[in-house]
Amino acid sequence: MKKDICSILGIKYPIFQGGMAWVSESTLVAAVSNAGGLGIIAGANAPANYIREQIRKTKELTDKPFGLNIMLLSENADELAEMAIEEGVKVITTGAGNPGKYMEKWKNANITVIPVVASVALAKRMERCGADAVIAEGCESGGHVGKLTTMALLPQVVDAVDIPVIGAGGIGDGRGIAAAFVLGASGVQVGTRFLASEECQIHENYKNAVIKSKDIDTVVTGRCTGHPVQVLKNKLAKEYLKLENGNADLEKLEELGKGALKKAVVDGDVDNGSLMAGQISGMVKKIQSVKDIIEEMFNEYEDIKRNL
Ligand code: TUI
Repeated sequence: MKKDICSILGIKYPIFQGGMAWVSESTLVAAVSNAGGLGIIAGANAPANYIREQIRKTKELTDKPFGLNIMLLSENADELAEMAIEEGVKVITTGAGNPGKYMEKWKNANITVIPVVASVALAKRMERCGADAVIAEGCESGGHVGKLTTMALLPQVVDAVDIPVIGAGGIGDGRGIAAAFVLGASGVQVGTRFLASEECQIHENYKNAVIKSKDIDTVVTGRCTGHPVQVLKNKLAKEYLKLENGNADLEKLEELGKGALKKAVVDGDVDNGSLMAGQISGMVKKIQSVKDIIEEMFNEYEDIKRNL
């Protein structure tokens, strides 16, 4: 039997809110934690002082557990890794890489470490170096994606490790939770559905783009750069794909992508901004409070369990 993720973390519902770059700040994070899930601040590419401020604000808004996501492609990942210890962060998730070099320090600081993995090999390595759980994230997710789908990745990771596995990618309602549990997950991580929450601070144009989107409206850009990113199809994504298919040089692509997420999140520029969102975007139809989203998802899950 794998350990229960709720008792490891001291949370009510086994649901994590994905650490979404520019999106997962203190208001959203505290709302998720106060509703019984695990809110997670996104370190992303932000300066360490801004993240420090977010950690302190979150502590003012909730006395419940919350986490920090460290995106390992970020230039200041080393600095954030230290700062998390200084600020007494209790839970760290990582993304887009192998956090092996930080593990000993984090474990010595009594931090619960839960890396995102996109392969069985990395999941096993993380278990060996002391991870408390892993998040197996399939390529249905928004933002930076690996190669395998959740359906294929999750059960293979579950079979390969003895620590709890959180399923992520393509989970947007109670059916997704049920499916993840059937595949052996001990919990789920959700990003896109929380974009359409009242507490999510992104520009309303971004929220409306998610709500308006249909099943086939996401695309993966940047495959040729080695950093593929799933986004809603818009003018920027189409230009990007055109350049990619025409063998554009990487510098030109980087230039086009620079600051694009901020343009979407802060300025609400839905044409030239990067609208990171997962494949369940088409399933999200309305803006709700975080509490309603979480309770609705788990009520749906309980109904499914009863009727199976
Ligand atoms: O990290 C994410 N999603 C993200 S990070 C992000 S910010 C960004 N901005 C511009 C370009 C790129 C990123 C937006 N979305 N998800 C977690 C995740 N990690 N998904 C997949 C992986 C992953 C992939 C390969 C983790 C490890 C890995 O292998 C590393 C290795 O060394 O084996």
